[in-house]
Amino acid sequence: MKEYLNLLSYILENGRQKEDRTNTGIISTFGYQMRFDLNKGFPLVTTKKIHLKSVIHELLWFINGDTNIQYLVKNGVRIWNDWPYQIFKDSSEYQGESMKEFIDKIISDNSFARNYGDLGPVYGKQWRDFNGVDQLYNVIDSIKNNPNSRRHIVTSWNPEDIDKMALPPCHMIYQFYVVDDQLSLHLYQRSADAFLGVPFNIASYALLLMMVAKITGLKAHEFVHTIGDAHIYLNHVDQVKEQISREPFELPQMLIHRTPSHIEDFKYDDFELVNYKHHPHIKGKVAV
Ligand code: THF
Repeated sequence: MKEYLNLLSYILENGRQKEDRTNTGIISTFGYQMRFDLNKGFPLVTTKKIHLKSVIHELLWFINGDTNIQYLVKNGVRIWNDWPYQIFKDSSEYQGESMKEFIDKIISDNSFARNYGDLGPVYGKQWRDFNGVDQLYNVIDSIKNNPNSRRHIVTSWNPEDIDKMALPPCHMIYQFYVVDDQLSLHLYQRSADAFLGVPFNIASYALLLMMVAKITGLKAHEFVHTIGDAHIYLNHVDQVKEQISREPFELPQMLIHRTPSHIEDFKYDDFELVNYKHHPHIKGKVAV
């Protein structure tokens, strides 16, 4: 994963300090591209431990068209909690509940979860029902039936819906590409939190590519990752420098044990990561 460390170094060396929406402050650059050949292993960052379980459940959640954090928290995934909690804190129902109390209530109380666990029409909604269009179904169909098409596109950037989302999509559009029996995926991400988010984003789209390759009977080839605003939050700079000082390990392999006929039928247990050698986890706070 030299590619990832190169991104971090590039931002530190070339970035400009900027204010941002979250008032944390960032070092930011504009326009960056990485390429990952999946034949060389599964691109999971090795210079700190990545919680892959969160990545897999989040991806299954997108694929199932779900936008409510109840599924995630029931499966021990915390990465989306801060946004609904913030909305709840700003509401009239808030009576000083802690994050833990909030999440316990999301798990146990379905009507509370409906009111306060939903992020609005974010990724899952747009992938499966963009103004009535099931983009994911259509793109799999077009990869199978018209592989040479240059229109294998899924977009989450639905301008009409942006105001209803807890957070407008960061990874906003992706395209598939077929040559011979090889399938590639190119993601455009408008904004990328290089320390916390990018390792998740790379793993997530690499896995999506592998899943769609399975479903369409093709071989997963390259994941191409293009970023608009690539930034490091100021409160992540020490962690990033620590990470750059570490030597990456060989990449692990991702095994997918079953090929269902529909993409939404993949289950958590179908995936097995093997030979993941990694350095210790490094904590960082997420900017909300
Ligand atoms: N907002 C910000 N500021 N950064 C992001 O990376 C980000 N996302 C999603 C939406 N908004 C974002 C949410 N994804 C973590 C990882 C991914 C996230 C949000 C948070 C995180 O805190 N990771 C920790 C803990 C892992 C865990 O608990 O499983 C880590 O150490 O990796 C990026 O698209």
